[in-house]
Amino acid sequence: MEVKIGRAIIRHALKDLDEYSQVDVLIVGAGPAGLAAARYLAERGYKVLVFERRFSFGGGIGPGGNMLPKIVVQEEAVPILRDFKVRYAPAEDGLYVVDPAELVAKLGAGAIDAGAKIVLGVHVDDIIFRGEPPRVTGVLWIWTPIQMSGMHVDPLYTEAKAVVDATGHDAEIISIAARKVPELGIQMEGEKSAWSEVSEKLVVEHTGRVAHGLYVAGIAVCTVYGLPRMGPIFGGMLMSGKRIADVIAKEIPLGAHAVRA
Ligand code: 48F
Repeated sequence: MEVKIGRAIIRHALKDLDEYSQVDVLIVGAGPAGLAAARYLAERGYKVLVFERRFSFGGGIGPGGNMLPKIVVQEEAVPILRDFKVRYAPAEDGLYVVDPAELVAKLGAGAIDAGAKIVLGVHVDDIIFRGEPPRVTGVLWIWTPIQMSGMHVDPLYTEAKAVVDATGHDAEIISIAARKVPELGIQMEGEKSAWSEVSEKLVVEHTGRVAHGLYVAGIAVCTVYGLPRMGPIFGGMLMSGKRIADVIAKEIPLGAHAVRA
């Protein structure tokens, strides 16, 4: 029996990793922005892979507001809640409250049901770029516990036509790209202090392509473009995820050939 259990896992896990070594869109981070992007891209027919460092998804949703188990979503993002069948209750002035556990579960289920593949426990630690002008063509990744051990273990590669940085406040992938590939011409402005009303709009407006093949969504947008942050209001994150799906669908038509790394 034990042999069969082990063999089932090894065979099927390696088959999946092989199948997903080349994808249309690779999203780094399974927070609200990454999961919304995954769903709206996958339902258009793109082959979508999400790498998430933790062994759970949802990013910053779970802790609610300072660990009180509610988050807030504004009117404009309610259609996205409906898409994911998330329940919401009215608060003041066009604001709604949502249960964080329900939002995490339904965003994850929505992305997976639409066809996106989520792999947990993966730390993305570098990018691949090619060509002149340079284009990001994939990422380097390692299992999180190995990365946390501090031991030097060489990573593996995944190729993608588009890489989306949805890593949250640190904008980790774009920071790496800015530091290691100056030819991409990325300028990191750094997130500014909270102004929720303004940042919720700006984060959506600035969501988009940062360099050829490299896109940003979610709060990472604030870090890249020097925008104010917000608190436990999540409409902008969901709308940013949806917007990046629209941008990618426009720029990379379904079935376009991958740029080989
Ligand atoms: O932080 P996170 O939830 O980002 P988001 O989708 O949403 C931001 C809000 O949660 C909140 C806010 C809202 O109003 O201000 O902060 O923009 O999710 C980011 C996910 O990316 C993972 C991380 O574990 C988290 O689940 N992540 C970060 N860096 C990496 C990564 C990495 N290098 N490799 C893989 N996953």
